[in-house]
Amino acid sequence: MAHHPDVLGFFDPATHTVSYLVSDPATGLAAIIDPVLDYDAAAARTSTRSIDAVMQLLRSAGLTLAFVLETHAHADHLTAADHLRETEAVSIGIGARITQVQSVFGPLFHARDVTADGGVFDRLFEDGDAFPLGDLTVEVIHTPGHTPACVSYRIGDAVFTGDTLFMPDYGTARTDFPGGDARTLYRSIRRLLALPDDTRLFVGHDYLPQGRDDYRFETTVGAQKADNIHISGVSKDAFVAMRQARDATLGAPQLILPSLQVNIRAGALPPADEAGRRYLKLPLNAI
Ligand SMILES: N[C@@H](CCC(=O)N[C@@H](CS)C(=O)NCC(=O)O)C(=O)O
Ligand SMILES: [Fe+2]
Repeated sequence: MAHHPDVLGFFDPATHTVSYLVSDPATGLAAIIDPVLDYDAAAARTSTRSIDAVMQLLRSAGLTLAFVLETHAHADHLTAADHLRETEAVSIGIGARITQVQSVFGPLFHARDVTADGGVFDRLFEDGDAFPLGDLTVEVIHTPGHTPACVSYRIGDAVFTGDTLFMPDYGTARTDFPGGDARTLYRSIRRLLALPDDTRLFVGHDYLPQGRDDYRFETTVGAQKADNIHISGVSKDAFVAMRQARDATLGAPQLILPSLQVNIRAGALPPADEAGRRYLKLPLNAI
């Protein structure tokens, strides 16, 4: 079944993020999509508890980690990508438009070490790029809208949407981050929904909608087309009006400032000062 990867989702209750371990049953080669680095904001302390659990499972299943794949520069949690590169010597891939995100947030954080060329990542993906994961093929679909650099990864019959789609009863992601755009998100979603109905979709977050008390993160193209509360039977203009009205009510994600300054560095912490200490910055009245 070279077209049916094994997929395990790991839900982080602190940020409502889902990380995925996806593997080729034939060769045992694996990728981790959107790994989380735990962050205690009060103590400014990072921890690898969540990613350690993913790695433990990977090892006990006898899998070999080949890639870390980011769907975008997350604004709500820190990525464990750099930690995995340091400990497992794997390469990190992200959408090529990450340069646009770096060019906005590098200056905001006055991050002199951040060059807006994506060079801190190992692979910069363009729409349509494809590469092997064992006997499987990973196809990159540029799905901008939530951010300009968002990509979805299609691996066999599974697509990892990041924040391009959420569960049908929650709808879609916000489009008010720099370079985000509701019209563009609608177009990206329509592209994903043109895939076969039985395509498995794995979403990047689950925020419990009213009336549901169990976290879910797997759905299908058919289910999204039939039931997504923001998309099903909704015209582009109606979607844009709904999305913009809703975005205007949303506050900044709790971890947006710690997250972005780390995530534009592929998860590396800012450089240490002469005393060997690392600091995050909190630009005042800036976002
Ligand atoms: N309350 C969450 C919100 C995080 C957030 O804004 N998430 C983005 C994705 S990165 C989103 O699209 N949220 C949709 C929504 O809040 O309706 C936090 O503070 O972390
Ligand atoms: Fe996001």
